[in-house]
Amino acid sequence: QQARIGVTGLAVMGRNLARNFARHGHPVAVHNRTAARTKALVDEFGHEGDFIPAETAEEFVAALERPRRLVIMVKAGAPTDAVIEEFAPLLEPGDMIIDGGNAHFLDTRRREAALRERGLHFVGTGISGGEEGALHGPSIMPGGSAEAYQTLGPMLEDIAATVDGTPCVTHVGPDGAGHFVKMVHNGIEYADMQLIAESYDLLRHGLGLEPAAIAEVFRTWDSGRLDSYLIEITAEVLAHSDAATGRPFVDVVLDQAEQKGTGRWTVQGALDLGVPVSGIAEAVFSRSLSGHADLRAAARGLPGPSGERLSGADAERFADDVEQALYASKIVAYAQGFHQIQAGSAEYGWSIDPGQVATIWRGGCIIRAVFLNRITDAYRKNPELATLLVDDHFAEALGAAQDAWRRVVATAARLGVPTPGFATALAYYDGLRAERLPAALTQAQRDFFGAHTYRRADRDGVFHTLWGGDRSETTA
Ligand code: NBP
Repeated sequence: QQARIGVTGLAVMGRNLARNFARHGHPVAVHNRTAARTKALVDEFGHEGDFIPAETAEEFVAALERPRRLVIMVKAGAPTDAVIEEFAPLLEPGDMIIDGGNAHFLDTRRREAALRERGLHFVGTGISGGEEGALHGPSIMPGGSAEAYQTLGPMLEDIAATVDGTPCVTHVGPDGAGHFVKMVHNGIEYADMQLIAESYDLLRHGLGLEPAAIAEVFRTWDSGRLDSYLIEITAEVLAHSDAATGRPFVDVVLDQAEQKGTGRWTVQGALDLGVPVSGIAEAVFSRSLSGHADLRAAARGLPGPSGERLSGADAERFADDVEQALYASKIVAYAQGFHQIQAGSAEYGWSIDPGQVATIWRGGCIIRAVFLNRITDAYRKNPELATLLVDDHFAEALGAAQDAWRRVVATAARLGVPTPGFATALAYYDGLRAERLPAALTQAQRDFFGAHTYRRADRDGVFHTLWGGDRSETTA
């Protein structure tokens, strides 16, 4: 018997992905550098479907039906290149290598071009949902050629999460488009998590609520428009007590958030594209600030406001205000992420359909949320939407939230609770809305010290003022 697909790299992700294929009736060849992992998988889960274990690369390739579909689930970076180099010489034109790791999209572009030269399809594929998602249905973001997707797509649709009968997978676009979209997904995930963390912090310090009480607030939110996986797990974490001390679990975890790098990649990529993803950037910077223990220790004694709490009417409406600020800031973070997707799509010629991206993020992945239906609707109504902020639904929600949003940011500043995510989202909103920006002054300064020229609002052309001379205006 031949395998319909093969998975090499059987750590948590690869193992569960292989099981997912097998559970859906696809005979799957399995291989790992260290053969013990292959054996362990078959010993433990062999009853779940048809697994064809292979010890060597040659055996693995021989086990696959043609055109061969070979999924790589190894550590991103050099290990992925090593594995590609190991297998590519054994493959034939028309075969497919699917990289399901968290590769940088520029690496994927490079690999795709090199393998295309050799007649092979390389399908860089973003997979979100972690270990559980890989087993029960992830959100899958494949790039690569449309031709490869034709034969691969139906198998991916089988193993992906589904929402309202629609599988959470689509051919995102050519070469690195899938990994690019997965990267932005992770960036948005960072922003979403940061906004939730700020909401918690505000409720804790503004109202003096204990984590268990805040868990209840999040549970309420989870049954409304904020209904999402991240809000749901937030409530669970906040309600959890540490077994050893009996204290709220969140109070015993060291307050330093780590990162593996996809959020940073998103921001680096956005800087290159000139796209202001300030919400994602603040989320990345907040994690990095949290990790600077030395700086934090040095600064701990700096003066702040006297530890007052909210009272009276301010306190009464505060939880609702925070919900509104969270929703509004979330709209901004997603609008920024989708802007980056559209800018990347234009830069690399990918023709990504943003509505489809929102659709496949509705299930399986970490940012899955009811909210994404709204984004799908927005792009269905208007595929040319300049920014999500101006979609009817979102514009109305932002308008309704703005008073509360401003109160929350102002209150946070007054109480000395850091809310970079909320604050930057509001600044972005006000920045885009503004009739005139002080960028005019910035550009005038640039002309003053560097003769960088300026354009005028009242007529065409490029100008320079002779700042060091008689200050007359010249045409550049
Ligand atoms: P890891 O990222 O921990 O990688 C371990 C696997 O890579 C093992 O199978 C290991 O083989 C193999 N490997 C390494 Br390391 N170097 C190799 C080499 N030079 N040649 C061949 N194989 C090599 O596994 P993971 O956490 O399952 O993640 C797999 C991929 O999926 C990664 O790219 C990750 O970023 C991505 N991803 C992970 C998650 C998640 O939630 N964990 C979610 C989404 C995507 P060995 O057994 O012989 O050491």
